[in-house]
Amino acid sequence: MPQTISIDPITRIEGHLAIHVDIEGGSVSSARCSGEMFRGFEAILRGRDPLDAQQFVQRICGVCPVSHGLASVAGQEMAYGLKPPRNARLMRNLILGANYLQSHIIHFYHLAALDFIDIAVVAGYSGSDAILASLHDWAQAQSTTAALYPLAPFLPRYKGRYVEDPAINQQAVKHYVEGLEIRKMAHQMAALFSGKMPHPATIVPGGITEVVTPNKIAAYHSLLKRVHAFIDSAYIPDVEAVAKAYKEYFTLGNGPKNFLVYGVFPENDDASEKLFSAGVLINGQPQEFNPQLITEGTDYSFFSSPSGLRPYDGQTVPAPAKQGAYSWLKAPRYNGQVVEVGPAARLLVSYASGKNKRVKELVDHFASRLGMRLADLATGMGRHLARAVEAKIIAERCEEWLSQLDLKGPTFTSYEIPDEAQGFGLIEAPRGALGHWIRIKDKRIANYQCIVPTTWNCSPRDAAGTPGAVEQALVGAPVPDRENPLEVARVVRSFDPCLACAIH
Ligand code: NFE
Repeated sequence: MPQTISIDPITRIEGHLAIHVDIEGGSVSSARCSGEMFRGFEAILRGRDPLDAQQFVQRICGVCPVSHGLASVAGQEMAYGLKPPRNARLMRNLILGANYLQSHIIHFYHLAALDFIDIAVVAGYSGSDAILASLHDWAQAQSTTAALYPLAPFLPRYKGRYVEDPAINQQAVKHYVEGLEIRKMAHQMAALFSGKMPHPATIVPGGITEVVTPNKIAAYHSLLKRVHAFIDSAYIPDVEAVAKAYKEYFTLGNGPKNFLVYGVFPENDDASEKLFSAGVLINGQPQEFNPQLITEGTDYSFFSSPSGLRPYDGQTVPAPAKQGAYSWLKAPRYNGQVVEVGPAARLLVSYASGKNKRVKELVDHFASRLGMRLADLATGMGRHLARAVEAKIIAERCEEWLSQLDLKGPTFTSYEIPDEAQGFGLIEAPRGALGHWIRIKDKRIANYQCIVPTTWNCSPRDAAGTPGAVEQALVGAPVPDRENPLEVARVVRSFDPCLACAIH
C-alpha cells in the first residue's frame, strides 16, 4: 500500500494549494493538486457593463493583473471590431514587459530560491557587505529575543541538501534583498505608462488612456537599465549557480511533454508577428494552434457545470459537496490533451518555430554551458532557467519598443459597444497561456469565462482520469524522508503556481 503525504498548504507560492502524493519505494507514484478556494469572478461579471470587465478581472491577481486586463480588452476588441493604435500596442508591451520582469524576479528570489540557497549562512557572516552584515545583526538580535524560531520566517524549513558554497549562498541572499528594490523599479516602469501598479485603470478596449511624453520615456529607460543590469549580473548568474549545483533537477519534474502557447508581445500592428509565437507541441511535434480545440472538464472539480464545455459556453456553478471532486480548479484540455504552459513552453515553441533568433542563441548558449538538452527546459530546474532567459530577452525588447513610441501618435481609438457580440482574448501571462471569452447581449455581459495558466498546470484529473501537468511532473520525484518532502516542493514551485488566478 502506498503511503500518502500532504503538503497543505504549500507555502511560497501565490494562493492556496494542497499537494497530496502517494509514495511507493521512496518516490512519488501518484499526485493530486487541490485548489482550495472558490472566488467566482465569472459569476460576478454576468449582467454587468462590458467595460467593467477589464477592471474586475485585474482583481483576480495582484501579480499578473496586466495580463488579465489585456486578455479582457483583447476579447472586447475582437467583439467590437477594434484595432488599437501603434502607440497602444507598444505601451501595452512595455507595461506587460515590466510586469513579467517583476514577476520572474519575485518568483526566483522570493519564492523558489530558498528551496536551494542556504539562508542560514547569514548567521555566520563576518564580512563587510552592508546588506549581509545587517542581516547578520538581525539574525543575532533575533536569537537573543523571544522569536519562535531563529531566522523566522526563513526557518524552519524542510531538511535536505542546500547549496554548500558560502560564496554562492551569500551572493544569492544579498540579491534576495536587492531584488525587492528591483521589483519596485519594474512596477514603477509599468506605472509610467499605465498610471499605477497593480490594477491600472488605463488598460481599456481601444488602447491605453495614458499619454507618451519624453519624461516618461526617459524615466522608463533609466529604470530599465538598472533592472536589466540586475538580470545580467545577478539573476542569470544565480540561476546558473543553482543549476550547476542541482544538475539532477534537469531530469526531475518533467510533465506531460505537450506544450501550449497563445503568443505574446505583438511586434507589428496586425499582431501577425509576436516576440514569443503561438504554437502547440504534442509529444515534441509542432502543431498549428486552433483555439476551437480548448475545453474545460469538471469531472473532479467542485462544479456541477457540465464537463467538456467550450469556453464561450462555459458555466461556473459551484458544488462544494460534490462526490469525487478534489479541486476548485477545472481541468482545461487542448484537443483532449494535458499541456504544460509557461516560460519553458514559450521558449520551446519559439525555438521550434525558428522565428526568434535570440531564443535560439540564448537557449543554445545555456544548454552548452550547463550540459542540458533543449527538452530539459521543462523540468524542475529548466523552468527557472527559462524564466531567467525570458527576462533577459524581454528587457532587451523593452528598450526597442521604447524607441518606437511616437510622441505625437494617438494611444486610443474610440468605439461603440454593440448590442450583441462575442470575442476572445488570448495572451501569455508570466505563468503561461491566458484566455478570456466574452459574450455580450443587450450591451451587457451574457457570459464570461477565463482559462488561466495555473488552471492548465495545476489541473485535476479529466474525464479519462488523466492527471494534470503538475500531477504528472511529480511522479517519480524522490521522497527519501516523508517528514521533509523537499523534492516535491521544488518540483511544484518550478511551475510558479498562482492559485488566486487558477481558481478565479
Ligand atoms: Ni496570479 Fe497569473 C500569471 C495569470 S497565473 S499570477 O502569470 O493569468 O495562473
